[in-house]
Amino acid sequence: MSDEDRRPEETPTTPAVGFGPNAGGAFSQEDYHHPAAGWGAAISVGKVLVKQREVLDGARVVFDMNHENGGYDCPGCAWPDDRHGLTMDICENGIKHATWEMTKKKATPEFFAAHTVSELATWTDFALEDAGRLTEPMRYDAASDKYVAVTWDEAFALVGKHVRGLGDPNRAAFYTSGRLSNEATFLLQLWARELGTNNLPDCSNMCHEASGRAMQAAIGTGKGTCDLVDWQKTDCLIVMGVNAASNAPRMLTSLAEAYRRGASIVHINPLVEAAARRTIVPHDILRMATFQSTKTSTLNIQPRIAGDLALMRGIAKHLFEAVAADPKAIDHCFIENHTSGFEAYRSRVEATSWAELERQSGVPTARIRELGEVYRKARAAIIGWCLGVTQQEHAGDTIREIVNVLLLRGNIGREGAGPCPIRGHSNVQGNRTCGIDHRPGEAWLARLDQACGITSPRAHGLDTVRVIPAMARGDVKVFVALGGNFALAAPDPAYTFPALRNCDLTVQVSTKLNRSHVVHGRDALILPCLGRTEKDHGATGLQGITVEDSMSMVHLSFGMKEPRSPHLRPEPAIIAGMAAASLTGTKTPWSVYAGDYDRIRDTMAEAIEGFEDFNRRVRQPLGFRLKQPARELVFLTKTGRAEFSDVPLPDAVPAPGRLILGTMRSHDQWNTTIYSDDDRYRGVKNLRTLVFMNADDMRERGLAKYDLIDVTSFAKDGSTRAVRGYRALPYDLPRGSAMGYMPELNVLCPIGDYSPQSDQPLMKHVVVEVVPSRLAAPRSEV
Ligand SMILES: Nc1nc2c(c(=O)[nH]1)N[C@H]1C(S)=C(S)[C@@H](COP(=O)(O)OP(=O)(O)OC[C@H]3O[C@@H](n4cnc5c(=O)[nH]c(N)nc54)[C@H](O)[C@@H]3O)O[C@H]1N2
Ligand SMILES: Nc1nc2c(c(=O)[nH]1)N[C@H]1C(S)=C(S)[C@@H](COP(=O)(O)OP(=O)(O)OC[C@H]3O[C@@H](n4cnc5c(=O)[nH]c(N)nc54)[C@H](O)[C@@H]3O)O[C@H]1N2
Ligand SMILES: [Mo]
Repeated sequence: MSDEDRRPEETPTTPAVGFGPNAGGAFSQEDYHHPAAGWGAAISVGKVLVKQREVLDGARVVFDMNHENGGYDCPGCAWPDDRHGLTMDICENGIKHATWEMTKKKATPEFFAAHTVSELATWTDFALEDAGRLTEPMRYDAASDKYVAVTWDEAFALVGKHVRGLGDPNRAAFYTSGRLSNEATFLLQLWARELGTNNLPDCSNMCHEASGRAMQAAIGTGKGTCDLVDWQKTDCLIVMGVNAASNAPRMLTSLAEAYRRGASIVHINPLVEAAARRTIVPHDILRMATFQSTKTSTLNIQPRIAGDLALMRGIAKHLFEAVAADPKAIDHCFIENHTSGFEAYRSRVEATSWAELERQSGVPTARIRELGEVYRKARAAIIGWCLGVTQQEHAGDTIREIVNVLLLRGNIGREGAGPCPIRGHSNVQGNRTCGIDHRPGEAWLARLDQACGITSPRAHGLDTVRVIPAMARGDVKVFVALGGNFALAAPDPAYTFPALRNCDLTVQVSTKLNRSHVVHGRDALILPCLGRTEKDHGATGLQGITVEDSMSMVHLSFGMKEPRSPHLRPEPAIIAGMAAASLTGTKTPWSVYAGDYDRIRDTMAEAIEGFEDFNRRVRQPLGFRLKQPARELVFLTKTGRAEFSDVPLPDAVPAPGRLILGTMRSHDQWNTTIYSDDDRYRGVKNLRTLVFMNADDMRERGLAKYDLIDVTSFAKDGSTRAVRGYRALPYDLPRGSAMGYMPELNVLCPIGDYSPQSDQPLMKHVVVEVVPSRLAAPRSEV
């Protein structure tokens, strides 16, 4: 990493600072005792709207979000919309996220004229984004070390020149962040494949790749089988490894409803997060006014980090033992008719001792049995999970074990039951459906080729963890990113930053300035696009885009504000412009696609299974649901049955003296976008450079609350990385486990450490040692 990058661990004489606003001054942490959402959220929204000077528009946005017949899809997360009746299905973080895009601040050419890129690189990530919305296409000028305005045609021509000069199409790579619409996604993968490469790394490679692969192997589809109605009908919800109150806040509505109905709600998380306590559902006006909260949990289980597989196996073991007294504890009829591999799994579970399950999960046997009983008694159960499960070395095996447990009681293919990955970005699932896949199947490619008259490459392409070394080696020369903040989201900036700088051209299609614009290739473009809240005036009138939520519902989304700048272009038009300039002899009607999304959808209807009659079906009031064979008990696996997996228990216990560190989001952050240095539900004020630790682990290291610590991570290849001057905070979590914030702690995530099961970086499984800091800074700030 070069000196101009401001990285906190490299300021060795003072405590580390985070990537947020860093207002300075006192910081603190006290446990939060208020219900999730409710008035705390309402007050926070008010503050955000005032800050962005968006009180009036912001209020309008709230009413147009997630509405039946018009309005736009909330860019906040992939949780499905409950759009029946009069409910206003919104949340604090969705509003913050939408208004963040609508800010009146602008990063104009005059702004770029006033700052060199070397200077901008010293700004915090918060300050970069706070410059406001990007307004015109900009090109990096090495002579002045500044970004200067260019026309769209000049920008496209530059992309065309670089791409045509590559010789081998595999020297280009195309990154997507999961917010891209289905239409833009389809055009992007078409561009890549017509060019001749499957180099399509995406944020999903760091997010839910493990879920897709494990479920594909187990039930023949990479998607969950549940929808919101299942959530409303189930009598047991098991929610694993998610901080729902912050990251999927509309789930609180379902949890509160489930509680009132008398359903069991189990949270499995090393931390007892806010959603595992009580909530006041924000649109529940009466309860807001009267401060009535509803419980959102009936049982909290705190495994050690990566203890989930052992815990799931414990449920299975309990069921096998319970059969003696309750023959229906296991659904033999379902197993007989629909599954394969049961006997091997049963032997595996029976051979695993309770002592080992207890040691590996970090949960006492009696507690595991209690969980097993809750599950046994449930008529229908859903198991949902997010990053706490997926960003692990053995995530694939763990998700297979989740499915095993569901299969044991026939909890799939019926109402109120099933596996339910909780996706992150609002259209990350749609991106995969519409072709963002570096390992596409033959059937998919054949159909695409037929519909589009191209010959797609068959060789697999590069994913996130492989594209970075390819850039470092000079094998990938052109890196085009559709949204996101690759530099900051990816692991190991000390390796990733120079890799990006080694490209001949980096292109970032973005709404706001971020780290990925100041860590750039020799040539670099920033191409400003419309946000989802903005009107898209296409050739044939106002255009709508489509997205697919976490539960396979596809629906239209229309922006409702005028674009922040007249120079902005919509993503499909930007992709079409770059593609047309860089493909020789293309027969694809790029300029038609650029302004008329019905034409893109016509082609998608031919190219993608399940999208038949796309234009008509997506105009139905609630859109349409993509068919999900596993939901109908059709398992597209090798045996035509749901597959039990059978794997040995991995070792999740850290070596003596070491801890397993997970990196996560605060409440006031959206991935790499950090709104403030607070983390309301964990009671943190004004501090991001912290590590939550078990009190005994702190004592063992001679640490008191707020003491400065140095944290060293140990990679599989023996290399080490460190941060210095963080703060230790005692927190209710199991011994041996620790948690801190991404993206600051990405410096500890080694580039080579990814799961062989999913190729996901181990962002929730960093092996670390924590020692009192070498910095002897006074603790006077506290
Ligand atoms: N407001 C807001 N919303 C968001 C995002 C955002 O940044 N801000 N990001 C979006 C994206 S892209 C995603 S993928 C999702 C992420 O949503 P989350 O998965 O909630 O993301 P994290 O903050 O990383 O939190 C992971 C949770 O996993 C727990 N955990 C850590 N290790 C383990 C473990 O070994 N086992 C178990 N059972 N739990 C563990 C942590 O305690 C934490 O509660 O949210 C999406 N929605
Ligand atoms: N250590 C660690 N690292 C992680 C994670 C972790 O838990 N721990 N989580 C991982 C996960 S789950 C994910 S999904 C990735 C996220 O990785 P990314 O998706 O790459 O990152 P984001 O922060 O979501 O991207 C934010 C940027 O997107 C741009 N943007 C916003 N809206 C739009 C739009 O409408 N169009 C376009 N073109 N651009 C837009 C803005 O410029 C903004 O700065 O990070 C991963 N990194
Ligand atoms: Mo994600």
